[in-house]
Amino acid sequence: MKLQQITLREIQMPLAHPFVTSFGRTNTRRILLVQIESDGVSAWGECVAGEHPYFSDEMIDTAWLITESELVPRLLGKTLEKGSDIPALLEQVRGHRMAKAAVENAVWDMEAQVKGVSLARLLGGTRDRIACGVSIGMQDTMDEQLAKVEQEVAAGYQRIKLKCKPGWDTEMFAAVRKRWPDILLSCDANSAYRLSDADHIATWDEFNLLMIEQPLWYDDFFFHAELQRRIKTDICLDECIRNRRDADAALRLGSGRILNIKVGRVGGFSEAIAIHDIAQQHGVPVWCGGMLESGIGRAQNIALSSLPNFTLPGDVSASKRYWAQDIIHPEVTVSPEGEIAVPASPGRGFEVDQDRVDALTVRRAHFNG
Ligand code: OSB
Ligand code: MG
Repeated sequence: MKLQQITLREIQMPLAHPFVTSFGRTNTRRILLVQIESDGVSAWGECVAGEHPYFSDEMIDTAWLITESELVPRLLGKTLEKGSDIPALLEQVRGHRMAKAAVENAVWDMEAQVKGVSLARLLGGTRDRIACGVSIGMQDTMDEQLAKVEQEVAAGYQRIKLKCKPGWDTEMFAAVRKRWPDILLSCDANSAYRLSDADHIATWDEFNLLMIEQPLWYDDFFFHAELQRRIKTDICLDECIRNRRDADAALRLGSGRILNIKVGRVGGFSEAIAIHDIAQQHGVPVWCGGMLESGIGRAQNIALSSLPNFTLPGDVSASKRYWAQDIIHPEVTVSPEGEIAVPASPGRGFEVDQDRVDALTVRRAHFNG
């Protein structure tokens, strides 16, 4: 595969519903798409960096700059055999994992098409359906929060995750649990608490949560181990796991008992697979996180979720929860049982709607090798 042409595009997509977390509100997603063309094959990657450096230290503008000035020059015109060749070529550039992931994942997409296998099988996936959960952003009132949960439970989602922060936690969990005593329920604090909140967090044990996601600092997995010793509920790590060493160290420390894998957060499919494998060796289940992806990132999350140790429902849900119209055909849909079918066709299994992408594009850069 010769990487002949690389095109970067920024698309702007208004969310069907604003998404609110402890770190901020998102109304419109600005998404960097990477397209790589080679011998008539067109492959895509999505950069999940946000509009601001609030979830991580990357944002779309830094990702654009790094991709254009550092990543593309290392790849343009190169002949590669596989997606897993990419990390070594980008190794000199430290950090910027979301930028790197978009490029690496596009090359995996190309490899799958060239080999005529599904992206899921190429990654080592074994499932033909994946279990889906939803992440529910913080609503303005308790009534709206309960109505949202009601809607997603009725749609069949297998696990409901509630975004929380100090002041929007215990009372809200109690209200949801009272109405739905038996559903799989979890929460995600996005680093909104401190170790001094341990006693407060321990009171949530009564809600029988499947997990508490990243309660403490975004860059910590040392103090999470102390918190885990003080509560019964399993901690799930998200923000703080950047690579396979973090995963191994955190699991050895006992910082959590579940991992959320986001392919962008860890720098691409190669690292995501390595983290999946390490968690499996520790006997720790993983699930696929979401970053409000367009259909391209969503298709790639579906493929990743088909690996064997993705045993818990992920945050990969239907296109229509996010977008009035997605940029892929068909859009991602979820069955009444809360499952998404993993495509078996070559490549990502969803066509990119080029007209829709063009209509949403606000900036473009094209490189010819
Ligand atoms: O922490 O999982 C998170 C969205 C943006 C940034 C961080 C997170 C999230 C979500 C949404 O929880 C998951 C999704 O539905 O895509
Ligand atoms: Mg999270």
